[in-house]
Amino acid sequence: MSQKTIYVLNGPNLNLLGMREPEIYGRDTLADIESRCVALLEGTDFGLVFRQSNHEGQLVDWIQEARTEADALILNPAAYTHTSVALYDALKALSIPIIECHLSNPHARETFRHHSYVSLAANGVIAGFGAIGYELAIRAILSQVK
Ligand code: CA2
Repeated sequence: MSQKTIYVLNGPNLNLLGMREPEIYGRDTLADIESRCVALLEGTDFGLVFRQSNHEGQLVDWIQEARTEADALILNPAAYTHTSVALYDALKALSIPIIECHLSNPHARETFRHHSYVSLAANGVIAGFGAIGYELAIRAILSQVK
């Protein structure tokens, strides 16, 4: 069994998770979510790279890195979901499974959150289940990437 790698990339303000707006985003911190993802992958042949940035260019660099270093990508682009052609272009260059993951359900919120550039490049979208969405995304990858 060769080791495979799942990249989990998180966009702007998600470093504040658990500290503000728990009614929308829940009480788990990003570190809590990372721990649960690590626990889920224990005993599998998948390793985890889990990162967060507030900077669009940094996220583009990491997506480009995922082209050669990752076997699957889970991405919560946060507000860049709704604005970033740069993230979309970077994602289009990947040939690995891409899952877009949101804590809240953007379609049940303001209309400016209803459009996602990232969805155009994603194989699937998980939204509205809070922190558990990241675990669901990992389960989807485990069932599809052999
Ligand atoms: O529901 C999601 O996961 C979002 O990607 C979160 C983004 C939002 O812009 C998207 O429409 C949906 C916002 C992330 C902000 O995170 C915070 C966490 C705690 C406190 C304040 C902001």
